[in-house]
Amino acid sequence: MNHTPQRYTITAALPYTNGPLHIGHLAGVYQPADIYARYQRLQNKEVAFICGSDEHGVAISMKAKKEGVSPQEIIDKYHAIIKKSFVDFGISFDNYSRTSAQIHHETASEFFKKLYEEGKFIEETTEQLYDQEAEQFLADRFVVGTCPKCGFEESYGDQCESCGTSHNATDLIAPKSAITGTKPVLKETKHWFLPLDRYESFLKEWILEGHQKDWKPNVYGQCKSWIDDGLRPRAVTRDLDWGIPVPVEGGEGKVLYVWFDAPIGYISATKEWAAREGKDWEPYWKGEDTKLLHFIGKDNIVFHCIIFPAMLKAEGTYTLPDNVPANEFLNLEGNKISTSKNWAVWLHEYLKEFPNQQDVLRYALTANAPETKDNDFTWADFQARNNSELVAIFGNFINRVTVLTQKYYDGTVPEPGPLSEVDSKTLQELRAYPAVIASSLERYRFREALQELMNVARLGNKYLADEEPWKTIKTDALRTQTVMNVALQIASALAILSEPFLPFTSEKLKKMLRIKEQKATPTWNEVSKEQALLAAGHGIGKSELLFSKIEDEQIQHQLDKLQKSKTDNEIANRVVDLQKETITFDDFTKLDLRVGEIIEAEKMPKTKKLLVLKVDTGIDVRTIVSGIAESFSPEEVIGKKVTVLVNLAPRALRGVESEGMILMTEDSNGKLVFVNPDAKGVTNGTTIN
Ligand code: B3M
Ligand code: ZN
Repeated sequence: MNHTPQRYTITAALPYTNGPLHIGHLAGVYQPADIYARYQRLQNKEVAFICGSDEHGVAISMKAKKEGVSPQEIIDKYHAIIKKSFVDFGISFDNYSRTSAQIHHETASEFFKKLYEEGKFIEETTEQLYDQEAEQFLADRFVVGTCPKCGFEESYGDQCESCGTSHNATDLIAPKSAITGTKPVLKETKHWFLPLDRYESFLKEWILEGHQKDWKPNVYGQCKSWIDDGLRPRAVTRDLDWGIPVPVEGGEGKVLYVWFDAPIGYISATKEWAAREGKDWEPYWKGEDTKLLHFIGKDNIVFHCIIFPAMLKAEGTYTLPDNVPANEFLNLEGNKISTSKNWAVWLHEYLKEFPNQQDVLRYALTANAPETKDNDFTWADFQARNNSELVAIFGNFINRVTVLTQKYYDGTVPEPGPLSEVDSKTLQELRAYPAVIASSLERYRFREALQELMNVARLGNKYLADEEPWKTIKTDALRTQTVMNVALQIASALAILSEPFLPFTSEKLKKMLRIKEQKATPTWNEVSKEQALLAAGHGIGKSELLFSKIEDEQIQHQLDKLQKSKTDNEIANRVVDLQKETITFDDFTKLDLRVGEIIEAEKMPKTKKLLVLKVDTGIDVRTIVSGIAESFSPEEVIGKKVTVLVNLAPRALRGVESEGMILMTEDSNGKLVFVNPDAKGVTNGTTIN
């Protein structure tokens, strides 16, 4: 699409309702989508910002099994939690629906039936993986195995989360049932297949030729490699009991594949919204002047760029996505975010610990968004972004402008005198920012756009620091009026331009400046006009702090929480070695274990692991070489009481004769620890039985 469209259908990936939202979801998908939707609304475009809960699929069934409840209870619980998180973080969907809604079941069923009746599916009986113990077919997350493309050993039946590729369960190498752990057998069953191979030339032309320049390299690259690997028919139905029933003859006991129904959820949610708003939904999905955009994470690229477009093409009446600006993944403190390991910052928990500071997280996640590569969220960076940028630059500027306006002019915007060259240059720079920020946003560069927004605050800070109204107020009243008037224009611009990124701050600042109480509220594009954004004589409200400093203790508390998750997880997942074969008491009595004491220690030259110890065994003082140098320094071990196996045959280690062994084990972090006798009062040489 070359011309600027009037209508935008903006979708955000439908989150599975099998758990709450975390910062990875916000950074990867919902933050950029919301910024973009808010920005387009500020351009007076017709926007349908659409999302909803993805409530079918094996992930839901597995969660229900795990919690011993029904899938319906699971989706009701997490749909509510997720929906609230989106509201709490200002993700401004026009409709947040759910795929268990009747309108979705109808829409998806009609879509399937149309393709079925027009012969767009291949109907075939094939052998699929079957778990004889669980007596059910294994699809999607019900089966794990080695990815045929990248060798990842925990790949699911429909998709590999490591390389993103999508495949059929029977493609997995060494598949294993995720229900019983058994090796599946093959069993015949009928399914309907979308013949993706028949859309190869369309996809090559539409993507590889048509979107080489405007789709992000990470998206285009994944599509190219998937198409180059060759497209094959994909089953779009499943032998499952949770999902949308297959609405055709022979579909009993089968449901639509969740990735067939879920993207259609964007359409049904649009229909639901349009009906509620008294609008026609069709232009949003079939209009020539509509720009359709899918905001997703990289693991959803194949479904949004290949499979769903092929479905839309097969159906024949829908527009195709103009862009799919997928983000990469966000990691947390150097590790992959993991729901199962509770290695995450949950949105609902964040708000408990940082009340009313949604914008701080919005800011930190956008500033560090994984737009072109996986990126890492650290609490230290979060604190720095808040304290050194939001507080020190944005907040500081607004505070000075509003406090001085109250102090010098009782809150009234002063009449400016003649503009100096600096004033004109500053205003000229200011008026360039709507277009600068817009240019970044139109190219889905949200980090860059946010940096430009902060440059507006930097411009204001520099202007005040250079013009020093707190000094000129003593000598040149008119000059001060001019400076403060210009500074208030910059503050107003910040209130308007920050709305897509920091909606809560923008609202607070608009209230503080009473910007909406003017005859007309200035718009995004009016920031670039000569017209004052705040008229002289306008009264602003009382000054209040936009941001507050985040203290080290708050950050440490978060890091401690993560450390506890890590330890809990290691304990929970620790693999306890199997017991060795049984021995007799006589075998045991052969071991001569004594209490000993390390009296000397030094590192073994040219080795990383070895310490050469002098140990008083009570029998004698002997040399024992021990592989503990990566866990202890020589100084740390001198004087330690230890358990020694004294009748172990001597061994030469790197030329040093080692006579015996000191018993060790390791903690949950893999650090070696001594198996210590209770040291108090036990003399060296005492036998341990
Ligand atoms: N439910 C999200 C995921 O893969 C998936 C998106 C559907 S968008 C139609 O985690
Ligand atoms: Zn893979």
